[in-house]
Amino acid sequence: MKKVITFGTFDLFHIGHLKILERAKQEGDYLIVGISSDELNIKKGKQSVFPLAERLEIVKSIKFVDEVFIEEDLELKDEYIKIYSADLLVMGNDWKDKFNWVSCPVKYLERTPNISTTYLKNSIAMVYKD
Ligand code: C2G
Repeated sequence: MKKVITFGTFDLFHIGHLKILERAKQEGDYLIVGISSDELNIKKGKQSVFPLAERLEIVKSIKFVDEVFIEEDLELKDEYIKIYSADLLVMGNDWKDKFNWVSCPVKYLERTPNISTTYLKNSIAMVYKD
């Protein structure tokens, strides 16, 4: 069985998130997803709207996802790959070449165009500015 692992914040879950999970699952038979902790997001310079427990629950309920866990640090990728016996790391191409150092093959997939959590936050702020 080929195990695929991917990581993300998955805040304000949107179609770009769904599509990368769908395409990651198509790369193998079993999909494991590391969800960034609230502390890691702050380190990444992002504060999530939805807390970790809700982001975990949402991603866990997606039909392409077999297992979720908490990602505590970007530098721990290889530890997670080993713990979960992952055969392939999948990331969106906004992370292109950033994780080539891990011990399994890495595939960077095209991001879905015209959607992001930042875009959603800005659109909501504009629509509800008054
Ligand atoms: N994504 C995508 N298309 C979009 C938006 C996001 O394919 N329009 C992908 C990203 O490339 C990433 C995944 O969805 O692979 C999750 O995106 P984020 O929630 O923004 O995750 P990020 O904060 O980049 O965290 O260890 C790596 C990090 O934890 C990734």
